Amino acid sequence: MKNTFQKTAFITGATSGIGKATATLFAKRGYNLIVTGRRSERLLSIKQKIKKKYAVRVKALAFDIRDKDACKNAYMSLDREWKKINILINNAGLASGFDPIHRGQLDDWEQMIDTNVKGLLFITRLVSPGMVKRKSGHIINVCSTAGHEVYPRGNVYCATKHAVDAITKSMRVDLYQYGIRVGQISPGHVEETEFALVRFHGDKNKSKIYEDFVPLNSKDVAETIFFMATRPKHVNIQDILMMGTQQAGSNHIDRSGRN
Ligand code: NDP
Ligand code: 8X3
Repeated sequence: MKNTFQKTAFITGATSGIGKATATLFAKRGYNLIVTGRRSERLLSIKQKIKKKYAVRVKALAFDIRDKDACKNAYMSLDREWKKINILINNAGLASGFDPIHRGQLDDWEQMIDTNVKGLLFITRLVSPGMVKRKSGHIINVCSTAGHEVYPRGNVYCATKHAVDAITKSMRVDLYQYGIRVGQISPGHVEETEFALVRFHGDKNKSKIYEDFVPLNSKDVAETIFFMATRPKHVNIQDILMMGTQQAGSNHIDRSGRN
């Protein structure tokens, strides 16, 4: 393996969707990767595929991001070189359930809050001190259009993404003095992900929400994250709000067909 440690990207939630597409693109462009997710077999298979195709180093850490001890153990398992993380992409997250507030399931709410908000915070708390010490680093949080507006039945998912928006801004005001860039990406609907399947608890029929319009796909988002990550040092993109052409907002989608 001739690749030496140059740049390392830590990407949470890389077993599918946006995280997997982002990991693949960063590897293609020569970044070493730390990839995470709960599904260890899938994570290992992604690691093997990436290593076979691209001359980069890949570390796979399988753990549940809701568990703060598991986050800590995973991070502490990295040696000194691996801990020099240049880019942290806080991507792991989900929507669970699609109920109006008066019928919401408390388990769904807890899962979203624990993953999208607390998980993101746990990982940031572990990785950011090294960035502060080195006075360099870049953190990109995966927010959503749901972090900017709400829609019927979106309630708690939208609240978690509004929290991500606030956390991104707060992280930036705490970290910019150390030369650390903090930004977020806020996509609308994205296919080639398991997002809808997870939201509808594995119900394949209900998860067919992209059949009558063309949303973004996971590679569109990965390329935009890569663009954010590769601007010159003096440029920090704070947020990119992006949607498919047939989507004008959370509540405005042209569902007249896949044009
Ligand atoms: P996917 O379901 O395809 O990917 C979600 C990823 O998050 C998986 O790798 C999953 O891994 C990981 N994850 C979920 N829960 C946990 C957990 N408890 N511990 C560790 N990892 C976890 O969906 P997307 O790619 O669409 O989602 C990625 C991000 O993009 C999310 O933050 C989502 O909110 C956001 N987003 C998605 C949009 C969309 O329309 N798809 C639009 C805007 C934002 P595993 O299951 O193996 O643990
Ligand atoms: C995912 C997009 O519109 O389902 O964040 O909230 S949406």
